[in-house]
This record gives sequence, C-alpha cells and structure tokens, in this order.
Amino acid sequence: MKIFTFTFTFKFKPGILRTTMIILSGGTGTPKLIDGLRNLLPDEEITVIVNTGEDIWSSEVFITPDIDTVLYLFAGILDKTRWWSIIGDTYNTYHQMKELGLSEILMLGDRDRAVNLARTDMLKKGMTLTEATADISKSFGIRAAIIPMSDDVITSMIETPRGQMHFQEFWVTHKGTPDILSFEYRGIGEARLSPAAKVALEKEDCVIIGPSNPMTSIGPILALPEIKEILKTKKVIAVSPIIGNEAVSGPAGKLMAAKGLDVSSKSVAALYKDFIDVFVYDIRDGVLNPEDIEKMGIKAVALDTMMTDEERRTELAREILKLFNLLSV
Ligand code: FO1
Repeated sequence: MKIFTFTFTFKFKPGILRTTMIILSGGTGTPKLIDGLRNLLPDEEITVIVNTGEDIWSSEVFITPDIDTVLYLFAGILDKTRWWSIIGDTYNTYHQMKELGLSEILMLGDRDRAVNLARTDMLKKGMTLTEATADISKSFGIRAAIIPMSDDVITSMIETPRGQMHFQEFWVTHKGTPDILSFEYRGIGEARLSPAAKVALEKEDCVIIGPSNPMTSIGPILALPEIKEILKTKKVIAVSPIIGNEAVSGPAGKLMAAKGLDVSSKSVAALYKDFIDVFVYDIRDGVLNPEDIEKMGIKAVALDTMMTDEERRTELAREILKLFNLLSV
C-alpha cells in the first residue's frame, strides 16, 4: 500500500481540485482524454510524456507521429476526425513525391511536413528530441509540457511471415493485416528515460496512463529503465483501451495476442499491476470481473471510456480527476 503525503492545496474550478497532471500518451486514445482534460485544467498544469517508438525516417524527414498529435492538439490544429495530422492540410508535396517514385510510408501533409522538416533540421544541428519538441511547442505558443519519453532512438519492429517491418509499415502500408509472430522495441536496451521526463515524474504526484495501445504506445514508455520504480511512488490511474475482448481502435488486440495475452482489460491491468492504484474500465465491458482487478490490489472503476465527442471526453477526464481526489485521502 502506498502512503501518500500529497495534498491538494487550492481549487481551480468548482469541484475540481488543482494539480499538475502527468499523462503517458501515444496513438490516438490518450490524446482524446487530454482533449477532455484541457477543459478542466489550464494547459500549463498538464505534462505529457509521449511514446517515440513509432517514429520513422521517411524521405530524409524524421517523423514523430505521437508527439505531433499531442503538439497539434495543444496548438488547436489537430484533425480530430483522424486524431493525427493537421486539420485542412494539403498534400501537394506528398503527391508530387509519389509521382517522382519516392516511397512515402506516411501520407504527410504539407504543413505537417514543414514541422517535421524543422524538427529534422534541429536534430541534425545536434539538438535532442526533447529540445526540438520544446522549440516547436514554443513556436506554436503551447503552454503544456510535451516531453518525448526518450532522446534515444527506440523503434517498434514487427516480425511477420513477410519479414520484419517497422510498425508504420505494418499499420499503414499493410493496413495491419500481416500475422504478427513477435515484436520488439529495437534500441530499448541502450535507451534512457529522457532527463526532462524523469524530472517531471519526480516532481509531480499524479500520473494518468491513457487508453492507448499497451503494446506499442504505452509499452515502450514502460520498458524504459527506472520508470516503473518511479511510478510505484506516485498515484497512478490507468484507463483500459480494451472493451470486452476488443481494442477500441488500432492493433492493440493483435499485438497482445502475439504476446500470448488474452485480449481483455484484465490482461491490461495485469501488465500495469505493480505500479497503478486505480484501473478504469468501460461500463460496457461485459467480460471483466472487477473482483479480478481488486484481487491484484487495484481499485477497479467502471466509467464511460468511449470518448466519441468533446462532452464525453471531458466527462471521463472529470471522473478521473475526482478519483485522484479520493486517492489523496
Ligand atoms: N496513419 C495512417 O493510417 N495512414 C497515414 O497515411 C498516416 C499518416 C500520418 C502522417 C503523420 C502522422 O503524424 C501520423 C500519420 N498516421 C497515418 C498515423 C500513424 O500511423 C499512427 O496512427 C500513429 O503512429 C499512432 O499509432
């Protein structure tokens, strides 16, 4: 049992107690929750530690999809129909490059490419990914802290009967269809948590693990040295990205099955059990027995996790903030 000395000292909005919240994010599920959280906390009270395992080099550009989704969300320019890329972006460069015979794995918009070109330039000049992300955040006037999980290169590689491929090749080029034999976070053995992420985690008390793919969005963050030990000393609430026996979106189910795991919220809770306090699962989940979660020493809470509109995203965020309040007693 963790002993919490943390107390909330002042109020931000009626009914919501104020604190700086750390969110572990990747993919598209967690950004939806952050979108709701932004209606309850000022951006400067939000710190997002972002997966970089899906980053990819394409046509001399270093693309970091999960960081960009969070950047564009805070900048107010995210395409919220897809939950990646910039709303209203054009694709002239992409189409021209395809015509020239270049292999473009990701359909990168023109403005999006400009951001990624700027980042690539910064990295080539010797800046870390953390510094480049902070620089771009500043240009967008973003007040939240957006921090890459690591400044080292970590790449989710999927082993399929067609050979090993980058996650984006598996997901975008092959539409997630190849069988998955195994997968690895290439480079994880030599990688470190980014110093900025470590400082943020050590300073704050409340951490949300968002409803993102536990294998390729959250998994690489948790695979970094030190982080699990740090999380054990925090109040941590995780939100399941699985309802029943299916992922809400994306390839989480297929990747979990490849690891020999049942595709279920119980499996997700088991992955996180050593360092979470509360596990949020969906009210529609007819498979999960909350007692199985409580037996792991984790409080199980059923909430509506289908964040299909802004109101529902905000409501889920509000319920999570209330749970942190309960944890502090
Ligand atoms: N996802 C797709 O399914 N097709 C695309 O062409 C595509 C382009 C793309 C460009 C920039 C970017 O930041 C993300 C992009 N994504 C695309 C999303 C991406 O593949 C994944 O959804 C993220 O890595 C999260 O898992």
